[in-house]
Amino acid sequence: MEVKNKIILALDVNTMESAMKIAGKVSDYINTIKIGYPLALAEGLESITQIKEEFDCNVIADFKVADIPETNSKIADLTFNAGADAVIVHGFVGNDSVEACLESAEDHGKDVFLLTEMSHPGASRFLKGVSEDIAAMGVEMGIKNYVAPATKLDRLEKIRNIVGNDSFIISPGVGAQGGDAAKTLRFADAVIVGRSIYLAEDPENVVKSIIDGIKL
Ligand code: O7M
Repeated sequence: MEVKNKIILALDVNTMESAMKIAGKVSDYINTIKIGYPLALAEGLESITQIKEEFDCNVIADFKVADIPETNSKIADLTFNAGADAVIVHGFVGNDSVEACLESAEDHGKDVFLLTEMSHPGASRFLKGVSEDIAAMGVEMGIKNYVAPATKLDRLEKIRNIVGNDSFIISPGVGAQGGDAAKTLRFADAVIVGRSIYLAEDPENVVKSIIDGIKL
């Protein structure tokens, strides 16, 4: 996926009106938007379709899909039919559940991002112990797109070493969660940024300063 300025906007707002307004303010600099449960549950899967139509951007659906294969297939099919270019899938559920999403992605000509480790402190208890194995499973399955945390650069580096330099890693946790974009991009291909942008008085200015910080 070609991510302009290496920044993905996490559009975790509750109304289409707010989503359109924020995306409109940064659309000169950002071509990839992540839509997750807040917007999709508030406004429906139609939110994916509308954002894609309005901004002609990449849409990554962050549904952290984590069910049995049969249910995963249905979730992925619905997501891709709504226009998403990619869906984010949990790895801890195992290869058959992930494979179901890969098959759906292949049928629709879309992508899967495999979530390895997470950015919040609580992830250390369960996910940290298995995240390297999840990444290794992704490699075995031929997956090329991954999610790994910007808040734990040592973990991000480990995941990068496992998935290799020809894989594409997107990394959440920059800004509000304390991660730094430039440092994260030493190991990741793009950063995911939400609150620092959508809660800002001047979202365009925040995006510009992230871009400047990356170039330093
Ligand atoms: O910049 P923020 O903290 O407001 O938003 C970060 C976004 O990334 C938000 O949409 C989270 O749901 C998501 N995210 C994490 O913050 N941590 C993770 O470990 C994983 C994700 C994510 O995108 O998962 C796919």
